[in-house]
Amino acid sequence: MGAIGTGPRPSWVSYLIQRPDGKWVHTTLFSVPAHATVHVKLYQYDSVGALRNPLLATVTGTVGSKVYVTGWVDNKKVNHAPYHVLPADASGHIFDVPAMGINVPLPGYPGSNLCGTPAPCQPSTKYKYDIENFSFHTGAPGVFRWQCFVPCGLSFLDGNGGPMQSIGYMMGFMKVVG
Ligand SMILES: [Cu+2]
Repeated sequence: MGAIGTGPRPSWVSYLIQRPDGKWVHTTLFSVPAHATVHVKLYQYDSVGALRNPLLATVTGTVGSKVYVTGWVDNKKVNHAPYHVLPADASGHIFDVPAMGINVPLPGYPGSNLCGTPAPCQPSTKYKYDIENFSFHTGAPGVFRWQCFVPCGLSFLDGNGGPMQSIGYMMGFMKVVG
């Protein structure tokens, strides 16, 4: 989300995580099983922001090194061609787990979709986001830092403060549980 809309920092850009019971939670802490294939379905509502390093525009660490995208064109649901590299100025955010070699640049939606509160957006705004699907393999148990690398902390120095360095917003930890 371009802005979480609630809590002590309502204007901050943020991830949310959907629990198995369907409820969305404002957190960036989650667990996945060890020695497993994890399927990720990621809803991207935010606009583009240029990368500082074009290397990060390449998908790494996912099954097939690809990401599969569903989006909307003229209010019709469209499955786009899977991508391995995005243009360096086309990422909205990144899902990156450095210690696992996972880097997934996420296409920005043209025109940020803040769509009111509370996050995430409600079905009435369903034509203003993309869905990225990808999978990755986990290994042994451990705790892994993950974060976004698009400097998306608006109004902070070089876009790298605030939400970029705060658990619950643009960085967090993935626990691999054995
Ligand atoms: Cu970001």
